[in-house]
Amino acid sequence: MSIWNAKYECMEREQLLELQSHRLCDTVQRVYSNVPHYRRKMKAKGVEPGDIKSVQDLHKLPFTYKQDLRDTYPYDFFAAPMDDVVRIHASTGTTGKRTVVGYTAKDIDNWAELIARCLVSAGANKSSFVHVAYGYGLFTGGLGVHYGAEKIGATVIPVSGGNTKRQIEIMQDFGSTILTCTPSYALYLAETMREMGIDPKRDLKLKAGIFGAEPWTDAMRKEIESQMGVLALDIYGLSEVMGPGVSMECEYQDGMHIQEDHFIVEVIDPVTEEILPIGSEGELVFTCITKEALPLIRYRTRDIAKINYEKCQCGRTQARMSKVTGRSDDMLIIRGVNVFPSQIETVLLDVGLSAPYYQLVVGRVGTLDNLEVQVEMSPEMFSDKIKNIEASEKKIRENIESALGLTCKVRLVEPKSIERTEGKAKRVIDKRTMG
Ligand code: DLL
Repeated sequence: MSIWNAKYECMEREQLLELQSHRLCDTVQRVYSNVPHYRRKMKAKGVEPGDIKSVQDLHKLPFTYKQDLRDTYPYDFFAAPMDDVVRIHASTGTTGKRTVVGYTAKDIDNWAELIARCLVSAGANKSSFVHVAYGYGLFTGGLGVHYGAEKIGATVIPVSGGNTKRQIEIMQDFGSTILTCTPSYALYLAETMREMGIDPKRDLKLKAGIFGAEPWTDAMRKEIESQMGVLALDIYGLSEVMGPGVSMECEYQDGMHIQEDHFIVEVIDPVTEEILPIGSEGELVFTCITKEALPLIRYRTRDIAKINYEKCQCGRTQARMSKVTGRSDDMLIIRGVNVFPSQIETVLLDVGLSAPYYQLVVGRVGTLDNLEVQVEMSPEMFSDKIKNIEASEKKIRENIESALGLTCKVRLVEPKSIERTEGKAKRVIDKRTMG
């Protein structure tokens, strides 16, 4: 596969550190001068822009939390005058008040550049038809991918999310070659294709899929690849830092290359905020070093992953992040036991459910929490359910109990009874926090 911008993607690390240091100093000066919140926080820590001379000094700077963006809602965190802001996006606000992010024309241009790199690493070029089934609107997925696809001169098909049958007709009629959507929606598309009698390998021209915006496992990747006949690659990003394209896998599927000429990554212990040694799993923290409108310093993502600094076979020198195993604020505490939805997913895959649709329902009776894991039966399981249902439930329950040390109830439900989403899958229903 080609590389869109080898100058930066394959830069020697020494040179990269120099570039990062230079850009970091400029950014710190920018936020100190333009964002009262940062000036206050830096003064409180006794740091001045002049104290930051290189990446080595990053640890002296304060962290930024999602709450800081909420407290300055909507625009008080911006480091550029509103007249220079050409676009805003916002997070969905499912975990509190929505947060607003802004971009100058240069920010949009840089974002398109980074998405162009991602698309090219999935094999896209001028002849590609990039089918964008990420939502357009305040969500960064749709428009983010769109501009990058135009930048490489590909043909963009801006379908946005939803209307699944129509998506498939469009893929067929317009000749989509690169599919971009959430991995859970990709599986739903594959399921609907089967129902419509469409064999993607025979009837469609899809070659690769760029899937992200939610956690997914390697087993789910295999499932998508075999059902759709595409190379399925993971893309990561978050609105506060930019949107999709903060990092992206190459064809070797061995970690997502972080666009380190634009973002500095650190890994910390989410509780003590200590910086962890290289290779440890912990919470990712990003510092934006080229953004004009919203350059966040040491932003606490809550996403748990680890970083690998070895050079990749593809030739890129950028550090690679592992798949995100969960969010520190997605972690459920059930009767004192920490549970990530991804741990349950791993158990389900281990017991042979290849593309599990599942939901965790957490409730409380009196003072005692309880967990019910609802798992959709595969059509094969459903057809001989009489003899298997109880045995399967028992097996899944025992595996969850031994993996997590937590008793739970497992309920197998009929195929297609768990809601399909066109965006991010909803894995947890926590009735304890629902009033
Ligand atoms: O989800 C941006 C995006 C759009 C990324 C399209 C990739 C593709 P937010 O809505 O702000 O932005 O949500 C960001 O989603 O902190 C992670 O918890 C999660 N996330 C994003 N990409 C991945 C991924 C977009 N590849 C939050 N794997 C992040 C796991 C992901 N989690």
